[in-house]
Amino acid sequence: MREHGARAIRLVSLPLLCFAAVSAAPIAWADGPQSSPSIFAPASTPASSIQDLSWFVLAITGGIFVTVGGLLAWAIFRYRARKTDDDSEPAQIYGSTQVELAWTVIPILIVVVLFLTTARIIFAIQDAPKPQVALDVTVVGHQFWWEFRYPKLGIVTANELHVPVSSALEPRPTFLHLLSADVDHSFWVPQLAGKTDLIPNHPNDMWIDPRHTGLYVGQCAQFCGVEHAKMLLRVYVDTPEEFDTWVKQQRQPGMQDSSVAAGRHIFETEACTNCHTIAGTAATGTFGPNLTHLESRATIAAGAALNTTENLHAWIQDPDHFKPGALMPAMQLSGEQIDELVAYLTTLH
Ligand code: HEC
Ligand SMILES: [Cu+2]
Repeated sequence: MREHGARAIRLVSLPLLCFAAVSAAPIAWADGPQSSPSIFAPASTPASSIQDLSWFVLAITGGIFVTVGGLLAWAIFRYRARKTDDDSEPAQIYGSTQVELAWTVIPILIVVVLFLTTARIIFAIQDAPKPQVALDVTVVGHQFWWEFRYPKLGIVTANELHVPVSSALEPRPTFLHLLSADVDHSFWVPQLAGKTDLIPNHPNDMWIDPRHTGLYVGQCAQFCGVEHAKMLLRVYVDTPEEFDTWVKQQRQPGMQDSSVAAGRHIFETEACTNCHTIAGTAATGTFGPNLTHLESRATIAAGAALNTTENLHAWIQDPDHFKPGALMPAMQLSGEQIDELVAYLTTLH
């Protein structure tokens, strides 16, 4: 299933990665303590392979740096200008086959070793066989949020991906099929795998096999428009039981609570239905996130804000409040209408 060619896994050089990992950390992750998006704490096979490779490359390039820097420092010190120097030209030496061979052959060998190790790891990740038990998820990048579809489970959700833990005894990797609805995006959860781009009309694939339960954060790693920086990712790695419970709940149609009928009516008669789906209602839009189980998510607007009543209110009143340039319009509703809408939305467990 994995085709070669214009694949977009990129093994960025370590200094860049360090910088990215450090600079990504303080961004407004919407809530308290959780794993940091660090490439130095891999929790999944592709991420570990990339980390091992990075250390290997760093060791070799570090060795080159120390050798060349050391020789340079030694030469500068040893042959520094002295008062006793006369102004005569030093001896001019031309052509030494041995020296020239050495500085041609050694770098070539180093490059070959780096190339082969890198290629081996790229192919090991790309060609990993897909076991029967693997979970399939289709990821669609949108300006500026993530859509997650579980085709075999009939689930559609947004921004917060749930996957089962994949232990050594019971491996259960998740295979991600990456698509884009508009422009280039890049799926990057540093602890789980390298970056892979979501390119319009060019599906890519990647996989993760998280070994520990917990929350892993990441973000879109390809500039995709004004709100690119607020296109955050949350991957919840669940125990098999938690995952089954989550699946059961996500497969239910939207809650029908008669006490919030007024809010539901507003939702169904305003343009909300053009862009949002709530299973079991007339709303079948797909331009925006599926709201059927909005309350099962901790955040809204791709991690830009916590999913609280106040934030939902502020969001519907004016999405630009959290995300200037977000592609949901301010619908010019009255405060009362928004209160009723929010009362309805908060029943969507
Ligand atoms: C023109 C299409 C459009 C219309 C109309 C629209 N929305 Fe949205 N909505 C979006 C998009 C796009 C997003 C995602 C924005 C982002 O995260 O960048 C969104 C996000 C949301 C979210 C956050 C969901 C999440 O999980 O992050 C809520 C809640 C929401 N909309 C409610 C509404 C309500 C209520 C209405 C009607 C009053 C409405 N929307 C009308 C496009 C629309
Ligand atoms: Cu993006």
